[in-house]
Amino acid sequence: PQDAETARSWMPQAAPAAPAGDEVTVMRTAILAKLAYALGKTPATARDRDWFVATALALRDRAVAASAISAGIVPVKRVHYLSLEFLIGRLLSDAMGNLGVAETVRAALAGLNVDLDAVAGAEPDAALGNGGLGRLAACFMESMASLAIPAYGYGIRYDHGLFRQLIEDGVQREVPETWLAEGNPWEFERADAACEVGFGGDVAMSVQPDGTLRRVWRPAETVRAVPYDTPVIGRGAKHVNALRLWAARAPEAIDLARFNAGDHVGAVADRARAEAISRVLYPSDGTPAGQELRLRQEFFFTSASLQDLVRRHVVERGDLRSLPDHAAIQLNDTHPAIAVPELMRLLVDLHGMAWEDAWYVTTQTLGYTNHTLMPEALETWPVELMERLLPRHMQIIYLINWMHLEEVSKHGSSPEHLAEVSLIDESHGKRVRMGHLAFLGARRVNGVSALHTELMRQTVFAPLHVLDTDKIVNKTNGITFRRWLHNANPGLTALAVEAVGAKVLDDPRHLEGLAAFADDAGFQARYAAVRRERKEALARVVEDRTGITLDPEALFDVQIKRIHEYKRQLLNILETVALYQAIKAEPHRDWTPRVKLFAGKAAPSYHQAKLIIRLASDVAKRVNADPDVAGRLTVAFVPNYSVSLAESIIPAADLSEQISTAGLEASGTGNMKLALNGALTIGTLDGANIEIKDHVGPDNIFIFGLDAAGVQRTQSQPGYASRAIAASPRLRGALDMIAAGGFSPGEPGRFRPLVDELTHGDRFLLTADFDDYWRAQREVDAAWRKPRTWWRSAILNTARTAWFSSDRTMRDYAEEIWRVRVG
Ligand code: GPQ
Repeated sequence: PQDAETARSWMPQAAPAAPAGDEVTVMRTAILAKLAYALGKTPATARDRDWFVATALALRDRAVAASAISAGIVPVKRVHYLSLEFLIGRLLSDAMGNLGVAETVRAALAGLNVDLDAVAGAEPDAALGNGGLGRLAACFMESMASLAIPAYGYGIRYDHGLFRQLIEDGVQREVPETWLAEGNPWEFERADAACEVGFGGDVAMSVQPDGTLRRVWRPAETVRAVPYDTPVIGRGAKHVNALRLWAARAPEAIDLARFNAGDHVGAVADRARAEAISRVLYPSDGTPAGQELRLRQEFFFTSASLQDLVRRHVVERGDLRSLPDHAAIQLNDTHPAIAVPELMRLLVDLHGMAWEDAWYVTTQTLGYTNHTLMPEALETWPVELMERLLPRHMQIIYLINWMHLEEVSKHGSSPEHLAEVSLIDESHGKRVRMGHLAFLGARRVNGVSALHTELMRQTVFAPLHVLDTDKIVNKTNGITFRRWLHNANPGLTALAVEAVGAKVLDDPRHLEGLAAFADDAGFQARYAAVRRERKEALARVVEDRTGITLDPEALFDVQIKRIHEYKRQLLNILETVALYQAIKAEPHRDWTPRVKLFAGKAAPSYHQAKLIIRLASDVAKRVNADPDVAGRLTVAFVPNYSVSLAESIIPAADLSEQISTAGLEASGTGNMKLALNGALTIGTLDGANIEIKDHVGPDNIFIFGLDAAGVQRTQSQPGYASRAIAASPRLRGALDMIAAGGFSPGEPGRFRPLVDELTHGDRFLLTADFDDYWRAQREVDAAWRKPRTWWRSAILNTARTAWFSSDRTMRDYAEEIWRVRVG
């Protein structure tokens, strides 16, 4: 719906304040100097990529200058955020925005006939993560810097981030991603801060000078961990933190003896083995990779990070017993859970601390965030592998477990309860439960939405929860508004600033002031015009990547996230097929024009997920070629979903699909980004959707389907799928068309595995929710036809989602989990 005519009547368009001329000159000179002296290029030979590097280097100088203000001041307490993933995306607009120089840089480049947008487009995404978990870590880093919480992010500097997704005839093909191919201008290599990480070997006893005994781990193999620091600039550049990513190197670059003996390949074999650790990000999302190399990655970055912070503490404070007063360590999921025995080893074996003191220090310092309760997603490692790779850690785990079980037994526990709370799962071979290990080692364990946290208490962690009912706390996720509103949607941001003032840039709670304009026709028109402009821009991107033409007049309905059965992209596709059939059956009805956009990557070995991509592509192919539905329904699968693609889709979305099986999406964060940008949500009562509904109000969101309790009930009644299919002619029609090869005429059986899963089993209850989903979608159609109420709801979504700022989330962690001062 569009009221574009009144769009201009509301208020004069606010132009961004023009930067002072001398600032522009200084910036231009700085960029030109980098181009000449760091790149050895001239404006005549510089490509966009060179301008990007020159600009990034000039901005990095400013980040260093800003951080120099606080350099040398030892903060009372620091946060250390350990994460195997940081899904950063591009950094240029973050850096410009937080340094307050976006317009200055634009003008500086324009004076050289260089277009900032083209330069920004030449930055590769740092895709060092798979999805929500990694992007959350990146949002948290930005918010901590903006709140001036002293923090280090610790992770791995993968040579290759998440694969690039090609879609060939509907089939996903993975090709390596090469973000470092032309260097990385943001980072500093810190060879002087390298440390060594061991693997394998055995454990010996040594007699100390005072006669006491200590265990010493004698690794068979060591790998050098070299840190690379990327400055994380906070808003206004008042504070700068470091993201410290470790690269694996061999202790010796080459085995000279072997080389000289003529074995030229063997001479570098150890090096290849060591460096494999930081070669590539595992592309599995939510399912443990289970490979030895993955365990090596986990221990590698955890050990290096702990050594680094322990060393810093000893230099600054001397006594390790005060570690909890000056350091908080957050474990992002169980990937760094090996921190529990590793910190114990550093304290007890290397620093001679008594076991009880070390356990106190450890459990006062660590925090653990859980991101999923799905049983197949919980990490466990075979005891045999741990004993081989980390023999000392396995001893420590056994000791922790022994003391823990002793303590539990005192309260007269049953053998069943003891088996449930044990760190060792003995049900199918002996495996270490990493979630349990992190739970015991942490002072606080948190879930990522209210529902998820409650389910933690009731399900996976129930046996541990009853032992310490204060340990599990909720910290609902958040997103950084600097990236997801200010930078991704400057038009909407300018409108918000006009309406409620520039203070909204510092404190998103001022967005609430927009509610006063929700019914204002002029404001609605301005808001709609911003959306329209973003939709036209997105249509160009989609046309470019897929050849599919989108009508910006239509409702843009988007589902953008990893492809997972529990996220139920298949439910959305089934509804698309049913809608296609309905339009064909009644071509003369006044259908609401709709564009269905899908984007997301599937784990390379996840066959059902890849088949879902193929089905979306095949449905798109048939629907888009059918003149009967032209102008009413268009479907596109946009390849290679990434942070930067999200930044162009989200401001252009009218409808946000958040349709996971209730109880399975721990939180979701894309749901927050889309609601903030004014897309209305169609969703289940799952994860943070529930809290989004509470904030935006039930009239401004489309809720459907079973809730978590309903899901549990339904799952306990076998045969629900056949009953649901029998009861729904519409669902049957869609399934039959897919099963009969309606979208794969050359290969009718292509989607058999998807149809079979739904008809026998339907683990994720698509059949149970289908009819109500259809009903909610038709409600969406009707709502879209009433522009005044649609835009009112959209504006209220923007106005009422301020609480989902990751600044709020970080303040809550700081207060309750980390006990660290903000600002
Ligand atoms: N999440 Cl366990 C991931 O992105 N990867 C994972 O391996 C696991 C969880 C997500 C989760 O599915 C979302 O619901 C959350 O919003 C997100 O983590 C951040 O907490």
